[in-house]
Amino acid sequence: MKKLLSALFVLALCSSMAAANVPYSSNCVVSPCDALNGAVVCPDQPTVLTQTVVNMTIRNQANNPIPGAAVNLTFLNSTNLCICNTMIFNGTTDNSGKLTMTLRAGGCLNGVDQALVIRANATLVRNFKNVKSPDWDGVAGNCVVNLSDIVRFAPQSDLCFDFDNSGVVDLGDVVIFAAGYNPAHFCTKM
Ligand SMILES: [Ca+2]
Ligand SMILES: [Ca+2]
Repeated sequence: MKKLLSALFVLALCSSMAAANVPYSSNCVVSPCDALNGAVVCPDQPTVLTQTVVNMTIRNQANNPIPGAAVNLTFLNSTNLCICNTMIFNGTTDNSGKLTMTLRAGGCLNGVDQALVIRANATLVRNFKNVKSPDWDGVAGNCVVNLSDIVRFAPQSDLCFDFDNSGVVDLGDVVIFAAGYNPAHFCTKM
């Protein structure tokens, strides 16, 4: 009986340890993507665009941070995107369960399931349906923000430039586009 109890105790301990390392999506924070209802991506030269810097906090069901969680980002395999060769898809949370990753890419996915998926310890944390960039040439991004992108942006009617997914291209979006256009952002395609 004693043996059985101790075996059960070990089992319970193991399962609670496992749960401690399993992310609970609604307790996790992904900023600024959560507020934007999607991700802003941009070629990373000569500077990293502020909105492409993603700060994550990975927490479990008990709302405790998960240190050392293996985080993975997956963009939908789409010709609409232009991924920079500097893009890093994997990271590990620090002792506070925090991790910062930068989204180095161009192109657009507007309302597409699994446009950007974030997993931690192989558990789904986020499924963003919007990935948008100042680099958008109409069919794809080409990893350069230049005249062809601003020509497309100017009418403010293409929702690929609706970076906060508010339904309209307005002032907040102009500010983000302008930051990507001047200085002109670029990178080498992966
Ligand atoms: Ca472009
Ligand atoms: Ca908007």
